[in-house]
Amino acid sequence: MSAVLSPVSASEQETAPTIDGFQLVIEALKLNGIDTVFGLPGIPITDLTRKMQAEGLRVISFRHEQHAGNAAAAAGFLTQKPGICLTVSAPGFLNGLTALANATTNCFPMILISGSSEREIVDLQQGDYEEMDQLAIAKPLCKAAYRVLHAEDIGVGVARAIRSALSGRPGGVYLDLPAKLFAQSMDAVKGRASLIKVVDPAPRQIPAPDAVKRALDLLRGAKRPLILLGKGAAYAQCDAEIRALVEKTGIPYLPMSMAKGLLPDTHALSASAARSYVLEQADVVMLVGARLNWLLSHGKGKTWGAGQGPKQFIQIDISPIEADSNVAIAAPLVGDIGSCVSALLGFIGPSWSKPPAEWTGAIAERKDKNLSKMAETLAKNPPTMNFHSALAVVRNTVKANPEAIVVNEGANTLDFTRSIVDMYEPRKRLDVGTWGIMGIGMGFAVAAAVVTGKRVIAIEGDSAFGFSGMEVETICRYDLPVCVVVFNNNGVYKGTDVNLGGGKDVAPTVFVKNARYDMMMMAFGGVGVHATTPAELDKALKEAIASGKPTLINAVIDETAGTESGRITSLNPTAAKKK
Ligand SMILES: Cc1ncc(C[n+]2csc(CCOP(=O)(O)OP(=O)(O)O)c2C)c(N)n1
Ligand SMILES: [Mg+2]
Repeated sequence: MSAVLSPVSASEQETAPTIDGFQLVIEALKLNGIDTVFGLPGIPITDLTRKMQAEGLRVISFRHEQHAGNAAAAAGFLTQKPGICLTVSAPGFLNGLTALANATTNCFPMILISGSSEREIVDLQQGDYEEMDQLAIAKPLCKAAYRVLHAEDIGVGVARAIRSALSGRPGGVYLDLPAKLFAQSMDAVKGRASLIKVVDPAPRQIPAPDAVKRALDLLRGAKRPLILLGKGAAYAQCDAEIRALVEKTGIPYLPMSMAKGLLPDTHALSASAARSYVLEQADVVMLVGARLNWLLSHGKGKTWGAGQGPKQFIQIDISPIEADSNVAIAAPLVGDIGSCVSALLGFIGPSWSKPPAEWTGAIAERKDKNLSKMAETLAKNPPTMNFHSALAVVRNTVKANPEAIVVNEGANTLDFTRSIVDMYEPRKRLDVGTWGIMGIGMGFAVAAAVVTGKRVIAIEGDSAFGFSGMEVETICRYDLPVCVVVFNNNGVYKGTDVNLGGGKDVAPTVFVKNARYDMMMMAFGGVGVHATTPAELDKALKEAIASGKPTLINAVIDETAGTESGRITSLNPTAAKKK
């Protein structure tokens, strides 16, 4: 005890242990439960990646930062912890930025940490190595952006980044760490004391009782109610409450793409197979973590039965400014989804009257008709494999392996997979999200495998796959249980376009015919399969699931089968001109 009280001698001061910026960053992350970092090394963060690994963090090293960023975003969505992407300065930072912006758009919590060059030189624009004012560039593209200049502020910087990513509506955060910071040293005791373990980073937000009452009154009076589940509802991890809300109210529901599986798609109250009918006819729609953006035709127009009587909305959202962004919201319910749904459930007892049979019966009738039509189409086995005959196989595979995570991108490949492949469990479907962005495939697949340990099946258009295809090496390097199925129709949308100029070049949407994507996986030691029939596809999928080996199945799809832009042809300017 007396030693602690005695003054520190000069020699003791010299030998007092110090801690540097590298170590403080690592300890700040670990203190906050971060165990995995997705990144790509280089100046000035190469040593940081090495030291992270030495300190027990899992460092997943990618071939391009965009995919590391997408992996971080998907990890954030799946775990409610911010996914971390680590990049070098300027070009590496910019490569990660698309993923950061996409994460923010999709409300996925992630932190892009980039090393940066000398502030003094950057600010005077004197031409440093990879000179760029990264903080200024990141700011408009993410939820928050911070820079740490002093080692003693690392704890605060990391804490602020975590809070910003997770609290309220989650999103992407940029954290700028200049090269000089890593080498800074300070007293180890003081340094460690400066770190912050963030307490309650995503505080619950309890809805106001009058807002709950307003929502319930509206729901009670509905003749044709509908619940719309968005990916916010999937992120919230209050699966039992959401299921109870649907089942206790008896209200039919529609899941948005990444909310599929919150309740099994085969649930009696799923209205997916009668989507157009319910959107058009519903009189009261309760949005749960879903925004009325373009994916829902902004809540108006023909899709929503314009002119067929009033439609009223209840909107559960954590952001108080989401309501009224497209149409009037009669009953906004602001709070975290778990708290809002629980508050509603408190008033929904045995005396709750379920929706009129006229409404549920009409939905069931349409569902049955559409589902049997779909079953007929899926049972066909055309001579050349097409989207339907291939997806009938994928559908059965997912049914038999409901815990597997499905990653999905493309145009036709996306649209058909979404509607044909039923999901049975929450957060098992990751896709192109709000932007309809291509390139998330391999990053999402790596993250899903790394953070869940489950099998991953990535259903990829051949164009979509190309954006992140090099990451099959990453999948092989970490020996991840990922099976990529490339729906190879020789191009973007289809492979039959012709050059309107009549020249030697193929059309802009057409690729090399009969490409062997399977050989890409084989180049790195994985399993490659060339499948031209549903039976071959089925066999390869079963083997991949059983073995867990990195696998790529080149599924040859009829090149005439797709439609321009999949289901969103109407958004093409040429189509708009014809209207
Ligand atoms: C980053 C990005 N670039 C371009 C696009 C435009 N785009 C939409 S779908 C698509 C590819 C569709 O082709 P494919 O993946 O082969 O699917 P298919 O329709 O052939 O099944 C492209 C390039 C996009 N959505 N995102
Ligand atoms: Mg294609």
